[in-house]
Amino acid sequence: MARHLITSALPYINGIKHLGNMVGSMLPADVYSRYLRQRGHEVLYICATDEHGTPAELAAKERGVPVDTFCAQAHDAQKAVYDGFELAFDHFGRSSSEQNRGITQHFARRLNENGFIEERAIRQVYSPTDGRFLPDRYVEGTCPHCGYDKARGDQCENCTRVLDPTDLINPRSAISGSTDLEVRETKHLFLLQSKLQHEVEAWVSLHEEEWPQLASSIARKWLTEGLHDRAITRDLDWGVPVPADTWPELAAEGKVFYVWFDAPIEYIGATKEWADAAPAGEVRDWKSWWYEADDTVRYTEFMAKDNVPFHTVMFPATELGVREPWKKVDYVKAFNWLTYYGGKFSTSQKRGVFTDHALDILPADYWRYFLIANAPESDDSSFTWEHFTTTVNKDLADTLGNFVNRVLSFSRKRFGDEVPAGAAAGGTEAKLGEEIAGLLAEYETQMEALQFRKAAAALRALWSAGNSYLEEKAPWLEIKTDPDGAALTLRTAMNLIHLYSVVSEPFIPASAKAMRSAFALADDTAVWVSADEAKSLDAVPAGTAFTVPPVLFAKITDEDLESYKERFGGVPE
Ligand code: B3M
Ligand code: ZN
Repeated sequence: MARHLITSALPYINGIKHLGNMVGSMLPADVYSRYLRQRGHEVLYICATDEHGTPAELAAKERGVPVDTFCAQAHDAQKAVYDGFELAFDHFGRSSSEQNRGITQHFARRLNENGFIEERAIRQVYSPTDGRFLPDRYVEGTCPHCGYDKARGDQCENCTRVLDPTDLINPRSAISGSTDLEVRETKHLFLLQSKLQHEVEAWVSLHEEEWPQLASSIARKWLTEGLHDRAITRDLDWGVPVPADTWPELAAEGKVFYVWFDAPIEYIGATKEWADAAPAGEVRDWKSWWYEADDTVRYTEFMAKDNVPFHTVMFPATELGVREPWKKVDYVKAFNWLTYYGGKFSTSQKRGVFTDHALDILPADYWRYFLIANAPESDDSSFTWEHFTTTVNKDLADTLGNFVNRVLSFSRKRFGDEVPAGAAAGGTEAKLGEEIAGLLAEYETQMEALQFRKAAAALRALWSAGNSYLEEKAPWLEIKTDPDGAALTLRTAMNLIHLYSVVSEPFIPASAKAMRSAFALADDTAVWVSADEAKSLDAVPAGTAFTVPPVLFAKITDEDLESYKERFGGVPE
């Protein structure tokens, strides 16, 4: 079995994320990780909070707390939400960790030794009041294009134009508000990506046929435009410090590495955090997942499309430039956007569903299933309450939940608390078994191909096949003339319920557990379902005690629907 390393793009530390963030990275990574574990592979699923950069400093300042305190609290708040969504990371780390600091500084030293880092003087805004150089985002002023008076030095969020701080009218410090600003020369470290262009190009060409079109086209576009040398240091208080042993002057000025330089390295850093957090007696070999691992580890990354350039160009350039055998990604699963009624989710404009509020109103499985079944894979997909309601009510409540409840309730009522024996399986059951085995194979094929929408469709078809069998056999009529036949039908349907509980686990882990624990199966340790078992449908033998779990999925009513649209706003008239 292969060793699978899986990472999902690190959520920025500030703010609770919305559903779009999750469906474009952590959630599909979790579904895939769960599936691979159930197929018997060794899996390491790593993620972390992305804690450096101006958003963290500005957010901490707004709250009047030290930035490290802010990040620790924000990390725990996000982690609690992901626990609520049952995202089964092997480790959810922090890019501000000592482990990431050490590895980032090591990478920088190696890049420097190999001639891929250069000090360059640039002109930057300096604020004597604040006693520091101001990164572009720290300069505010009036946008010369649209007149917006809170435009930032890197971009105007009103007209989205990319700006240079010196473009702003009446510029002021975003920290102190001081308008007493100067432009001074300062030195920064540049990653000489231009010198690595050909190596990155050669590496991308090895993979782009296999990658989804979205990932390979973005990587190719950036390579065609040519890799530019990029400043990888900033004048911030919060970040991985430039090591004084290599750059004493810059270190003395308090320069730190640019957030996008250290953030991808945190994939390695968080793996080391995972090893350092090993329980007593357990040895976790973090380096075996990353160093000289090309032949033993398959590495899959999950991210939204705007993160593709950093993951297919800048990070591989960094890994190539250190001239050490660090594992580069094998497969980039990139996603488009989830929109809210076609518009962007927006924290500031309170548009859309945020992950903490989602769990306030409905259990994680409702969201997990809907989001993956409608994942923005080949194109953007739009979240609407109407579509969400229809999907939950039809696929989860009616097709799966209702099947489970009526099979178990009717059997208990007519045959008692044990799986009934009844007649031996006949032609109808043999046909059903063939159909289930075929659908299971399709589900496996789509999961192996990381085609989540198609995998969800195959899972749905498995659930539907059970309903069709039940309608065809109609045990509530059968029992009047052929009780043994009715018992066979119910026993077969119960075996389907157990099969569903195993194969649905990657999507809806809590509901899968509820279905599975309905049966008092002695050694129910199956991690997956073999084709033979799918055909024979006899894993749950007659005589097995069972209970009837509460209804798995409550339907969303019209009143619920209206209240959600009211509460979460932004629905176009
Ligand atoms: N923090 C997520 C974003 O761009 C960014 C990903 C880092 S992955 C190394 O929203
Ligand atoms: Zn503007």
